[in-house]
Amino acid sequence: MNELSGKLSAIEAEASASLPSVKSAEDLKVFKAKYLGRNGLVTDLLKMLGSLPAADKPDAGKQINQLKEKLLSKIGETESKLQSLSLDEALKTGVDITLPGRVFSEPGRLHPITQIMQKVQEIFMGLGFSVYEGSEIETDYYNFQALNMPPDHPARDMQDTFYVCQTSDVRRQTSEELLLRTHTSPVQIHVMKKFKPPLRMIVPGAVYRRDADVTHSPMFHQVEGLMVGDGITMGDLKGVLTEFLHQMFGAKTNVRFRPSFFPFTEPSAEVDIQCVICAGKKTLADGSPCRVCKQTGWMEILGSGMVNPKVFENVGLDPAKTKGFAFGLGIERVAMLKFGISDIRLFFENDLRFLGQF
Ligand code: 2U9
Repeated sequence: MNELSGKLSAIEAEASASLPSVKSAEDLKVFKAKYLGRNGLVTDLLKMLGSLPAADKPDAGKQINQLKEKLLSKIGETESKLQSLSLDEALKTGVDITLPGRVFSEPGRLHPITQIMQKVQEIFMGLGFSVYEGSEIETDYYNFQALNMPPDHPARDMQDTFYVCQTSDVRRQTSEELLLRTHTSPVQIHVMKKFKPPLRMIVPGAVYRRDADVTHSPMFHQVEGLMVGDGITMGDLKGVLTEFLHQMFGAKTNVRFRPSFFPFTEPSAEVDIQCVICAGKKTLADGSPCRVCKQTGWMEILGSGMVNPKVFENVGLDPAKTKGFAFGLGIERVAMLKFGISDIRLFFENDLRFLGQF
């Protein structure tokens, strides 16, 4: 027994002496293996317990296990000390590892174009307008002819319109051009053929034109509107559109109406608001020229007009009695002016660094 006590004391003394040289997790692993591993010094002693006389076994076992417990607790202490040392070390490098980790699951959000479409719809719904949608593939008749754009109209040129194919109805022996709608107006034609006035509607949706540069995209979005009934006047057009622009851009926004021309409206007007970027001052706070309004102080936002009598005739309404006003706005254009964006393609690249800003 004395011999065992001697061995245990020697092991303990040696372990205590070598512990200060344990400087890393790897050192600690080696230390642990040396005493408590499968062939470790303490483990060897436990193994030889079996060969001791039965009377000595309980006491010997107790002593060896006491040493084992002591070593385990020292190993635990050293392990925490090493961990806090490595944390101190990491903090010294300037990297704050206590900062929260990156959030990988950013919540989704609505595309800026969708946000503006929804805002426009909300405002007109509040003014009593209903929302209609229709097909993006249309016939030449609904997209052009019904809207007073005769066969020689320049917008019908192959250069300006995407034609899909020619359908032929063998039974009725007719054939007609199919195309991607160049505006949402064909939807209003369908609605006017189906429902009797009075009508108040807006039509949001994608439209297609063969055009591509920094301010034109082959696919873009419009919201068009139409109000039809007895005695509708240009005064209604001005009132409704001014109210819309005040809700959209702020109640103090200055609005102006300029004469214009569209085949489907007569008379026609374009509607400008005072530039929201330079507040109509033409220059920015730092004195640099405002690029968004091209130093005019105004931004063109809407096209509008009184529905051309020809259009009412085409849908079977009496133009002597039925009056109405119509308008259209390009959503990408509104978004570009509102946010001061100079390249329309940014809306369609789906770069999250861009989309995350709205
Ligand atoms: C019917 C009768 C008339 C819709 C109108 C405009 C003026 C207009 C442009 C805005 C920017 C097209 O996207 S854009 O390039 N639109 O200026 N649109 S009046 O007139 C209609 C529509 C349907 C039956």
